[in-house]
Amino acid sequence: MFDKILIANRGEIALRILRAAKELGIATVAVHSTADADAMHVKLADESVCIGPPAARDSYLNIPALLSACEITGADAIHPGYGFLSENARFAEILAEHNIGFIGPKAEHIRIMGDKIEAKRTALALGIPCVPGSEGGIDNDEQAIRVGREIGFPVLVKAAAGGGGRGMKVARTEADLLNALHTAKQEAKAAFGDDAVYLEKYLEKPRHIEIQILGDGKGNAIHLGERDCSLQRRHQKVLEESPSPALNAEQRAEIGEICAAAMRKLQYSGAGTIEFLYEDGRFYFIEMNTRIQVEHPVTEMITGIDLVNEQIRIAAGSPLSIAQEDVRFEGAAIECRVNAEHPATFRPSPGKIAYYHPPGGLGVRVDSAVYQGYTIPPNYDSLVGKLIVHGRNRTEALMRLRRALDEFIVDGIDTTLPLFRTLVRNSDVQNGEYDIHWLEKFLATGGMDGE
Ligand code: MV4
Repeated sequence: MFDKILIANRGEIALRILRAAKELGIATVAVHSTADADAMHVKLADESVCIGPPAARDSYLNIPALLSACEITGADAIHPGYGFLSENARFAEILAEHNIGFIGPKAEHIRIMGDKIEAKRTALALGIPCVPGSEGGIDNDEQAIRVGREIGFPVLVKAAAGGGGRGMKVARTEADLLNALHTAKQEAKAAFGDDAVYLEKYLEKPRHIEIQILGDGKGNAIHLGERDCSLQRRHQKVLEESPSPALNAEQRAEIGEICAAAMRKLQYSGAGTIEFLYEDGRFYFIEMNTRIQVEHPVTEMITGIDLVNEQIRIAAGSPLSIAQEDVRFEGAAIECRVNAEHPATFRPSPGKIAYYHPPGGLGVRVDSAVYQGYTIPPNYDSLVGKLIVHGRNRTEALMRLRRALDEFIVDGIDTTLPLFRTLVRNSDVQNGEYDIHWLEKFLATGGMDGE
């Protein structure tokens, strides 16, 4: 096992990793930018190192500074959290070259899944169902037209280097296709320096359902069910839940086993998420994330499995703590991502938290790194914290969520708490009747007017 872990992240996920390390008896090193000197992860770690100025590229993305921090403190592994360097295959390789453990998957698997064309090719070969589309990239106009006719319109042009919704163009008819193709290629070149694109059948009203998996890197892998992340705005997830209101136990076991079997074949190591679009009872692979995700607590609440603890132990060479037949899905969990943003306009609202009172009680978890008197800096994402509730069923979880949201006080800045108080009283949300477009339509039709 590792003796000392360096946490190459900030905010709530840095605390989350600290907690897992502490429970394993592992010492912790926090790193921080000059903007984060007062951050909670710095206060709670055994040691801390300032690694640079506020801009992420000069601090949390600064590989030489992170290597120096390991050298100075004697840390023997790095946990990257999410974002920042978490899906940088080169970073994983550099750590290996310096004999520092990377708490994440093999560099090879990070690299494959980072290229969406390669990811899809791999998924297909592993028996994971994919959206009908081009086999590989689109090289010319004639090929685009041919594939478009084959799969039928509407189609979606996606960037190989994209992901998270960046660099996508819908073509509703054949007449739109070449325009969409050329625009998508231009945008992809500008955004990622790579104009490779591929084509998929455009699904009109899917849900976003993702499967959590864990692999030991030696051919054992399990799935921990799904999270329904359909409620999102501008490709930012807003509310996530498990189980999905759209699935039954049989569907869960089927898609889960497909994913686990694929990860066994791949000899995948660590935590991962396989993202699907789900429409008319069928799953279609879109991407795989090779990191711990923001919404992982939803899975932890219904399985009782500590995903970050598993990540650390797997990276140290230990087997998975649990076999598939011992995984139990109990009750329902819902997570709200509370951001420092205006609840209707989503204008960022960094600044000082004048008063802070998080909710508590049975089935309530708050993963946050803020405190009363803390000033949220303007340099990073606007997550104030995650409110996660668990109940014996979805009705109980919703009831508990309403109560917890009413208890939650964050004064001095705008937060999205009022949005959640509205959502949790909405009948579509209560009935689980939503797709990936529901929230944007709700907002566009005045759902939050008056806030
Ligand atoms: C799609 C799609 C419809 N059809 N692919 C957006 C993010 C990226 N991960 C994939 N995305 C989509 N891919 C096909 N073939 C619709 C989306 C999409 C979406 C997906 C998940 C969650 C929210 C979304 C919002 C808009 C579009």
